[in-house]
Amino acid sequence: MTKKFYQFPEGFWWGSATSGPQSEGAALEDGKSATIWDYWYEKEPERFFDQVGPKDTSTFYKNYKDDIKLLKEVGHNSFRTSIQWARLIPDGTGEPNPKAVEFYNNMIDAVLAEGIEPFINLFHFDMPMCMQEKGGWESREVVDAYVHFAKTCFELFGDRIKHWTTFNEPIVPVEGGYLYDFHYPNVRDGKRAAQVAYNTMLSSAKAIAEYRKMNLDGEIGIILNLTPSYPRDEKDEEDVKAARIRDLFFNRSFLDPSVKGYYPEELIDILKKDGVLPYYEEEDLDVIKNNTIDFLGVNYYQPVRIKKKEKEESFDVWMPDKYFDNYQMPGAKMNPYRGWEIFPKAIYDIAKNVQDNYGNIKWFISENGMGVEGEERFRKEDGSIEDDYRIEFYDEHLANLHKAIEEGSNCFGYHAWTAMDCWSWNNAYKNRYGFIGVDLGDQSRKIKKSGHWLKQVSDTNTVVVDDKLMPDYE
Ligand code: BGP
Repeated sequence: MTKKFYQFPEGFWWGSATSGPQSEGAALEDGKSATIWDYWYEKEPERFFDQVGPKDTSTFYKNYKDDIKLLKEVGHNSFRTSIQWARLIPDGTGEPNPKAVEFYNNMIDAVLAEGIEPFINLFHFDMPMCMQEKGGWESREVVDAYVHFAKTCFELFGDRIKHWTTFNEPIVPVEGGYLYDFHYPNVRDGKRAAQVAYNTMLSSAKAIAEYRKMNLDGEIGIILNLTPSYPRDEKDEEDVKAARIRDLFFNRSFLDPSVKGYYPEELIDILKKDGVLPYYEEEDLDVIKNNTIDFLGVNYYQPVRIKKKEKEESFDVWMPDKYFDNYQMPGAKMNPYRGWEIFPKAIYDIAKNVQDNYGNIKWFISENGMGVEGEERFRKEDGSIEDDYRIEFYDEHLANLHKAIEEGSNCFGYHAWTAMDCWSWNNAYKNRYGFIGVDLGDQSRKIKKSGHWLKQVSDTNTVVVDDKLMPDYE
């Protein structure tokens, strides 16, 4: 079997991402207030796999010192997590909680002490419940409160954090909370969704404005889940149009204002024509224009395949779905546990899109990974899990990323999802993603085969790929 060696650029960031709500646990300890997740779980535990809620997620709050040592052992030179708003400022606004300041200070210092670069994100789906009660992202009061939270983080930790991001996948709370019912507050209303998306975008730009005022030595970006929309038939104009509109709503609604400082005209035209343009103030547009990102994080898991609307559907409220249908491509390679298509070439396509249409801004893969149910099947005698399927998944995606880098894409790193098995929202602990297995009984950790693979990759800055996994579109 031939193997190919893909060498990555010097100084490439290798590591993984997690988030506060999915890994810290201690959900209501030391003064942390409830997020929408804590609240929703209390109300409807049956919406969560095996009825496992967010209370004890992977216990990073207690075990961070040992966990960070494990990150080092599996080759991390960088690591992302998030600061939970509800932990740092339990009332949503006002003074920070000293216990939380102590935790985040200690955690950041422990990461740095291992020679690992911390990337800190400020919002990962974790709206404090007290802020949701004020209207969540529909409310401009909450926008101001978020900006205050962001500023507090910059003041407290900005001396050590050089890579900030304002949001992780800001479109997901829009989809989950206001369109398709997989996040609280479980609303289905496209007009309200558009307002939520707009206010989130404004919050990001306002937080960036605060960061710039402080003249700190670091950079700030945003993390977007760019799921390319592929038309069913590239020769069918209506399929192509449907895919383009889907891309406008779910990718470009954050990508364009974040990188270019303005919204795509076609998106504005559609929202205006349909009478669902969000409320905005004239000066907002200057804030968005003048506060674009320094770098882009891209989470990529799966492509989206789209076809034209096949039959009239009647919606009682405005929904973006009036413009397209989802399409399951026959023969697609699937991750059956998550129901997501595996399509590594999309990483190359994303990279080329950023290179050709977004000024080749510097960017990195901020999440990519494969969740698998029942990994116990692959446990060996020495107790470790032999997750060759995960290594193959990473190899294949990295080979495609490498091809784009060779062609000039400005990509500076690759973070997998995730280091330690963590809590996955409604899916709780159903699918495991980690380089390190977590036993939910006694919370013990055990490095999987993929953890050793990452160490090798990061030490050599090289990915060795079997020929059968190489990109076949050279
Ligand atoms: C991304 C989120 C992560 C993580 C991941 C895996 O969308 O940023 O928080 O959860 O997806 O997906 P899931 O947990 O839904 O399986």
